[in-house]
Amino acid sequence: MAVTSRPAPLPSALQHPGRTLVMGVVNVTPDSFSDGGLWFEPDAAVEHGLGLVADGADILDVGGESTRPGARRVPVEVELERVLPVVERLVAAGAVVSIDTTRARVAQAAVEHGATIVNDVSGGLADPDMYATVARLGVVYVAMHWRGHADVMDGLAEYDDVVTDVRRELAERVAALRAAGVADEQLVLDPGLGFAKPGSDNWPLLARLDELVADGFPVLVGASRKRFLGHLLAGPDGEPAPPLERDRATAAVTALAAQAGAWCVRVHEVAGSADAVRVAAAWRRGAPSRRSDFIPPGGPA
Ligand code: PMM
Repeated sequence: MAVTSRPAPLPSALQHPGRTLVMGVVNVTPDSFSDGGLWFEPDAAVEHGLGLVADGADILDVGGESTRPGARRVPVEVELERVLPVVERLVAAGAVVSIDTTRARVAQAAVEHGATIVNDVSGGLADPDMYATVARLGVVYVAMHWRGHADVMDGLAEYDDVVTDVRRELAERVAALRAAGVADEQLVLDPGLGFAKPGSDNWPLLARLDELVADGFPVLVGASRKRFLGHLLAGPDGEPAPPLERDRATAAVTALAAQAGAWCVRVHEVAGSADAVRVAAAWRRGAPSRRSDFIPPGGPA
């Protein structure tokens, strides 16, 4: 498996990592499904983000709007107020920051505050201005597979073959992005685990991740703490394991996704996945770490 050198407009240290990258989640929301409210104050969010960097996160993904199933939208001003101070301070502290938003206005403002990646769970479908904004900004753009906002997505999960359908719909996004002037080098694709996908639809997407990787774009996988892992880990009473008890399974997904060629994994608990991507890289090479795989004590330099 080759870890691609794309996307291009990333800091050079992240361009040839020799392993899958780890993106740590910084949700500045009161209501995200696994950590809503925990890092809602800017100080707490910044401290949390820097802790994730110390744990081995290569990128921090800052989001100000929950996408948990059933979530209601927040006004754009509220989203801006939540994310901009956190983005600015994390960038000032030396972190590579991604903005998790479906809004062009938030993407633009976050990039003006130093974010270098736009992570759009709607793949551009939620905001008609997103593609032109990303083309103009020239930043890395994560286009996730999406069929509708959180309040309706559970009703939009009809697939003939979920892998074929997701790949086709992502290819349509790529065509639209190209038409809007976004360069291929800017693009990362994401199968959108859990988004308009009930539990059983997520496993084929992971089992056949290599097919999405073979489409030629860097692939991001966001399995962290999601419902389908909770169901997998259900106890004898059938109750899904709660979100905070899904981190070991998340790290297992990370190892396997890395082996399948994922460019990046998006996770809440970073340390386990940071280990997992290094194991996968050493396994693949049949040799222990290169220097770039090594986290010095106390965190990355
Ligand atoms: N999942 C969530 C939010 N943002 N972004 C990408 N690219 N891929 C994902 O799978 C994804 C995402 C939902 O999880 P959260 O509420 O824990 O942030």
